Amino acid sequence: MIRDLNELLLRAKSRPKRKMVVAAAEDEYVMKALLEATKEGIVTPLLVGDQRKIERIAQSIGFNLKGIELIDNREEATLSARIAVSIIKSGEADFIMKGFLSSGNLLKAVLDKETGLRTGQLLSHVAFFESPYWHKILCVTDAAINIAPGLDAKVQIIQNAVKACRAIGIEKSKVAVAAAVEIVNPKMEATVHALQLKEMNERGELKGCIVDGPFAIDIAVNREAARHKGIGGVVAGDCDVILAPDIEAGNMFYKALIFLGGSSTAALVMGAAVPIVLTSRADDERSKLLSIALATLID
Ligand code: COD
Repeated sequence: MIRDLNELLLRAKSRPKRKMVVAAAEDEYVMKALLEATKEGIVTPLLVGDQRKIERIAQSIGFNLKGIELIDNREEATLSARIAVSIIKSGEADFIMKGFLSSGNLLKAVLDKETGLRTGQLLSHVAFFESPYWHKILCVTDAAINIAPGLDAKVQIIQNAVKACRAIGIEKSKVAVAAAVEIVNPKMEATVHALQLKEMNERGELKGCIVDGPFAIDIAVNREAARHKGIGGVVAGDCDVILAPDIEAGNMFYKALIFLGGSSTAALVMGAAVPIVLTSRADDERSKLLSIALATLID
């Protein structure tokens, strides 16, 4: 069981180096994470973006670009995203990292029907947290992509999280479907979905995990609260994954864990042909480095 996100880095270092293409690499924070990742020996970067800006940033942070492949693009950053996607398509790199462009613009290049990296699976965001108040790594999904997922989308969001969990050694993830209450209320869609997902899992339609819910968040992450409310099962109070009802709940939980809960995170987008490192402004340099390490562990 992983308790510490540094374990991701240790595991990444024990594997062969992966090649990572950075779309619109002219971003100081991304370049700093990249410098650390290359020092740690976990990736060989391929940079796409405005060469002059990239070189200026590299110089200011002491990053020697000698020997690092760079494709110059001084047009819009969306073109850098398309170039990065085409590099993945041609098999020249193993995964993508977002640089100085919006997540939406990178995702649009990834989702392009002809030139993108679709697999038929839904793309979803998977974030792992190390919290001072939790005994193991906690996965939260989906805090950043799917706005108001329906039942089918939630099935795929769980599948993506289960795949990411397996890549870091969690064989059978315990998935808590979060809601505001533990009782199914037809007026609260999250609770209805939770019951449906639990039943699908019991019928063997959702594999590699144990799904339970609906759970208010205290039930999901606190055994004492679960016991007090008379909720049993192996998931309550010991979950590996929290499925958020929608992007608002997921995103607030994600940022609250970081800014109020003292947590660190490593996150990526699953469901495309390759993992996508899509860190946000809220993530510090360590999170960006750990997200790169996490991406190297996904096969
Ligand atoms: N997975 C796979 N395919 C998808 C997905 C997905 N998650 N989302 C859309 N598609 C496909 C659709 O099936 C369709 O074929 C095509 O992409 C376009 O669909 P739209 O028009 O619904 O999607 P877009 O292009 O307008 O937007 C897709 C985004 C992922 C950009 C959108 O869902 C979005 O803006 N999400 C929120 C991103 C965000 O603001 N995050 C904030 C926190 S960082």
